[in-house]
Order: sequence, then C-alpha cells, then structure tokens
Amino acid sequence: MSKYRLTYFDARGRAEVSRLLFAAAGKAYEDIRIPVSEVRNKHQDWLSIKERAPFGQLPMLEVDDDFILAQSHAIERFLAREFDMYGKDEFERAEVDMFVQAVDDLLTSLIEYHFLVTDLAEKETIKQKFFRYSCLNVLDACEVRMSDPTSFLVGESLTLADLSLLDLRSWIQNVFPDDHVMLLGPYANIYRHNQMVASLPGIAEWLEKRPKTAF
Ligand SMILES: N[C@@H](CCC(=O)N[C@@H](CS)C(=O)NCC(=O)O)C(=O)O
Repeated sequence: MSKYRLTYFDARGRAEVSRLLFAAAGKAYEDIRIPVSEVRNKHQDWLSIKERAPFGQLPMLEVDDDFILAQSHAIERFLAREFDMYGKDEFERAEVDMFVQAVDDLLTSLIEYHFLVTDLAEKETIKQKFFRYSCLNVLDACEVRMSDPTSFLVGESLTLADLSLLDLRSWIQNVFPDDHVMLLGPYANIYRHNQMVASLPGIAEWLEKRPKTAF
C-alpha cells in the first residue's frame, strides 16, 4: 500500500481538496502542517521543506519516499485517479477538469481580493466582478447540473469536481462573511449537493474533526 505524505501550511487553503479526497477514499496519509509562524520567521524547518518542494511552494505530495508532486490541481488529479474519483471515461474526466478549473478561477479572485490586493478601490472592483459576473456564471452552471437531488456534478459517483465545489463554499463563506448568504442563498440545488457530499462517509468525519483554521 502506498505511503502518502501531504505537506502544506496549517490551513485548508490549496491543500483541502486533496485532504477531502483522502477522507472520501478512507486512505491514510500524513497531514503535515507547517505553522505560519515558521514561514514568517524563515524557520530552518520551513526553508528545508521549501528547498525540497519542486517549485518552492506548497502543497506538496510525497509518495513512498521516492515521488514528489507539486501544484494543488496536479496533486488532486493524481489522487483522484488513484482513488477512482476522476470520472469513468475521457468525457467525464474532461468535465471534472472543466469544473475544477472554473472553481480555480474563482479561488484566484478570492485570494487576490483577500490576501494580495490592498488598494480599496481595486478590491471593490474585484468584489463587484465576482458578485455580479464570474461567480454567478459558475454557480448558475452548477445549479442547473444539480437539479436532480441525488446527482453528482459529473457522472454517477463522487468525483474531484464535487469536492472542489464543496470547498468553494467554505472559501466564499470565509472571504465574504457578511455577503455569502446573499450570494449563495438563491442556489438551492448547490446547497443540497454540498449537504449530500458533506454527509458522505469519511467526509462527514473529516469535516467534524479537521483542525479549525481561519482559511
Ligand atoms: N499554483 C500553485 C500555487 C502554490 C502557492 O501559491 N503556494 C503558496 C501557499 S497557497 C506558497 O507556498 N507560499 C509560500 C511561498 O511561496 O514561499 C498551486 O496551486 O499549488
């Protein structure tokens, strides 16, 4: 059995979908979390991990001590293939990729808005674009897909796409604590889908026990 080690900061961030994949598959892994203080202080432990990471960034997945993978979505796809959560054929896999990339577009805006941009006018522009256009496009498409209460986003079983959509909800709730209800409220099918995925074995336990972090 493969030995997996996932290294990231003490946050959900760009590692959480991979953690959800492990949880859904019921696979054991080492969930290594670098304290943010170590990053700020340029602690030697963090610097040596940074040196080992293919692009000097996290998340990073190591398998059996002889395989290292970086880039959150490459890691997610690798795990989804390993755990049979990447669609049953090329068409489903292409659609999984489509939804993951659509969610990533939104994450990029959320990260820009919350962590990177400091100019207030620029922040407002990003927020308006997110609320009036980009987020609605993605949510509208997912809402239509989810009209069948028992269905998954792609195909007839859980895939990486479902977990990405579930994780998007936490991001939106965190970045827009005052506005997320207004944004997500109209999407009843997505809410039902998120609840259904969140209650699946493995996922429900993980959501309950995962470390409580701001992001
Ligand atoms: N495209 C990469 C982005 C990775 C990334 O930006 N990682 C950040 C944390 S989310 C990082 O390692 N920052 C620390 C650094 O760059 O020193 C991915 O999706 O994995």
